[in-house]
This record gives sequence, structure tokens and C-alpha cells, in this order.
Amino acid sequence: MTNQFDEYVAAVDRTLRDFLSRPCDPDRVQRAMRYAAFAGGKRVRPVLTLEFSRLCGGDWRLALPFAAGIEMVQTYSLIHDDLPCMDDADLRRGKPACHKAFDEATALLAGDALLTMAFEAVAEAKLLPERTVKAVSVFARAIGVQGMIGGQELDLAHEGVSGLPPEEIRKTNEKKTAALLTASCLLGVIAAGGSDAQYNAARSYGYSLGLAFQLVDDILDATATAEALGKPVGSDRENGKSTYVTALGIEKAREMAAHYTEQALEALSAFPDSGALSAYTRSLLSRNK
Ligand code: GRG
Repeated sequence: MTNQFDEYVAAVDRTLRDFLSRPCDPDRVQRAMRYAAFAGGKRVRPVLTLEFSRLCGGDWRLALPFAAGIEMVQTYSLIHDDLPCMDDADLRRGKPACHKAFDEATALLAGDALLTMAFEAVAEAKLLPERTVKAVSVFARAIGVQGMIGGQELDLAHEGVSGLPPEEIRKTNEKKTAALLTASCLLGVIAAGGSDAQYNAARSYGYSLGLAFQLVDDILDATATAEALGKPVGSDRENGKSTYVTALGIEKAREMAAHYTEQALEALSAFPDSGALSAYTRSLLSRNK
């Protein structure tokens, strides 16, 4: 990662800490929120928000509340995804899952509160009001029933179903993973007041990166060790999940991940100063966690 991207991560961490340290009594749910938010996430999504803001000529610091809101939603989705009624995973980011470190009810509330606080953060951005309103609309749509939640709904519906057509797997991944990654890029463009052309290019990038990202996630689930990954492995097969890996095999999934990464890189040609983001995008393809 370049120094600029390290600076983004540090600034996102500071912003998250500010929001998650506001006086609160009782504070058990807030402690659970902090626990999950600082458990070692890679911060891919907020980095994208800040970098797209910079690429569109904005002051990336003004986009920090958007970036923090995005990471709050990412953290909430992982807390809820690990709950016994969902994936029932004990380990996340190398540590006990939130419901194991606290308890199920606290984890449920911590996820809910992170989702709520995400919109508090977005609303506090010191940007033109029309940009904030647009961000709220794009963000909410990306993570609701037409987006991330819809993807989770499809994922659950597919459990135990064999022979799922690849088209259905793509649809699930578009919603479950690409929707939030795309919104992360778009919120950066919106914060900076980017052009329609930049908006469309960021959307293409986010979509392709999202599909590549989920493919790599599925490949790691099938090939990595739990120690390296910081979460249980082999869970897709165990839970009867249909992924490109279970449907088409590792080699085909690797080819597809490389293909979508190339597509994402092509979309970046709309941004002359996107060398660092291109390198970061490539590094996500070869990541090991
Ligand atoms: C709201 C219950 C509920 C679920 C939301 C998206 C989702 C549905 C749950 C998350 C589980 C999951 C596997 C999502 C796919 C996206 C993905 C690969 C998440 C992991 O993202 P990373 O690798 O994680 O960026 P870190 O820990 O680095 O933030």
C-alpha cells in the first residue's frame, strides 16, 4: 500500500474512534461496536471512498464521514453474518466473533447501532447538502433489499440447493458484495462533486471489483487456512453454499477473478491519476485474507 493509502486508513480509524467513543451510558453495546470495528478489518471500502474523492478533485478529508459510515455498515454486516441464525461463525478477523466476545443480543444490537450510526456519520459531513442527500440515497439503496440485504436473502435461499446456474450466483454476488463496494466508490465521487462520466466509471469499477472480490473471498474460503484468514474456512461447502468455486471449481474461479479485475482496471482509465488505485486493485486479487 502507498503512504497515501496508509494515511487514509489512519484517518478512517480516527474518525471511527471519534464516533464510537461518544459518551454513552450504558456502554456495553458501544463496546461491542468498538470491538468489531477495531478487530482488524482491511478498510478496503472506506479507502475506495477517499481515493475516488481525491481522483475527482475533492479534499478527501471532507469525505471521511462518508468513509466511516461505509465501514460501519461493513462491520455491521459481518457481525450479523456471523450470528447463529446466519453463518454461525465463531471467528472473525482472527478474533472471537462479536456474539462470542459479548453475547448474541448485544451483537445484534451492536450491528443495528452501527447501521444507524452510519447515517448519523454521513449526515454530519461538511459538504453541500445536495451531495449529502444524494449520498444517503445511494448508500441506503445499496445496502437494503435491492442490494446487500437482498444478496444475503438470496444466499440463504440458495443454501443446500445444488446445480445453481452461474447466472444466479452472479446475481447474488452483485447484491451481496458488489453493491456496497460500488456505493463506497460512488460516495467518494459524490463527496467531490464528480462529473457524470466519473460517476459512471466509478460504478463500473465498483461492480467489477465487487465480483472479483467475492470470487477471491470464495477461493480463500476453499484454499486458505483458518489461521491465515482469521475466520473459519470451508464454511461454504459445509453450509451448502453455492459459489463459483463450488459450482465451477477453483481454476475457473481464479480465471474469472482475474477477468473482473482487468475490467475494473479498464474502468480506471477514466481517471488519469489512478496508478496507485490500479496497484491496490491488483493487490486485492492476490490477497491472502
Ligand atoms: C445484514 C445479516 C446481514 C448480512 C449482510 C454482505 C452480508 C450480508 C454479509 C457479509 C458476509 C459476506 C461474506 C459478505 C460478502 C462480502 C465480503 C467478501 C465481506 C468480507 O469483506 P472484507 O474481506 O472483510 O473486506 P474485512 O474484515 O477486511 O472488512
